Amino acid sequence: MSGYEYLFKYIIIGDTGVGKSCLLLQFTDSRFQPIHDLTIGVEFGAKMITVDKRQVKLQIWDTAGQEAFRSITRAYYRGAAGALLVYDITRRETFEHLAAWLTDARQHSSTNMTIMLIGNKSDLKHRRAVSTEEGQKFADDHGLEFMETSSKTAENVREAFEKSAESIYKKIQDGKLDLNSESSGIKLGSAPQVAPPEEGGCGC
Ligand SMILES: Nc1nc2c(ncn2[C@@H]2O[C@H](COP(=O)(O)OP(=O)(O)OP(=O)(O)O)[C@@H](O)[C@H]2O)c(=O)[nH]1
Ligand SMILES: [Mg+2]
Repeated sequence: MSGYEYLFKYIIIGDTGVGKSCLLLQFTDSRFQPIHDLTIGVEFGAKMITVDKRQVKLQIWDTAGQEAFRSITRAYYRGAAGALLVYDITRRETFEHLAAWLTDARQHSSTNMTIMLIGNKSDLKHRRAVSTEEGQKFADDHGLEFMETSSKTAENVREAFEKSAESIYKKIQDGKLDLNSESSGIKLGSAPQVAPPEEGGCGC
């Protein structure tokens, strides 16, 4: 039985080619896809994590970064509790587009969406075009959390999802999210399922 106590809906956004789909694949399947498999519209992934000893299911929408799909992406903001806003540390223009992404996200999401800024491809240090300090400063200036990740080596990938889930969980504890509203991006699941001991088994 894979019961969960909470379900958090996530959206992954950012320019084409920054590694959104790879980030999701590394998180859900622990695999890396070296070829750019352009996302058309929206793809979907899910994974169970533990937050404060509770089972939390993350339901993740991986959107297409290409401009042509922007209106489809906008339809997925509402109803997301968390967003990963991704840029590529080796392509400066993907960093320069962050402000526009953020405007879009804030305009189309519910008010209290938790946004984490992700500087992806941290394994490509020799090709770095955006410093860690610049990423951190953008995050600080806009009230975002920040992490650099690599979908290739898996560095910080699980941590990025977990850290933002912890922030969402804290907002729930602090009464800052309206769980009754569909647009909060959060669902309450069934209580944790404790399996009965097997007949005759000692459980050892
Ligand atoms: N070295 C390195 N390459 C990466 C990393 N993440 C993604 N890539 C590569 O970058 C390319 C694009 O990755 P995708 O995940 O398909 O990019 P995307 O953001 O989903 O792009 P769209 O679906 O078009 O929006 C692929 O060739 C990946 O192999 C990373 O952390 N390190
Ligand atoms: Mg993609």
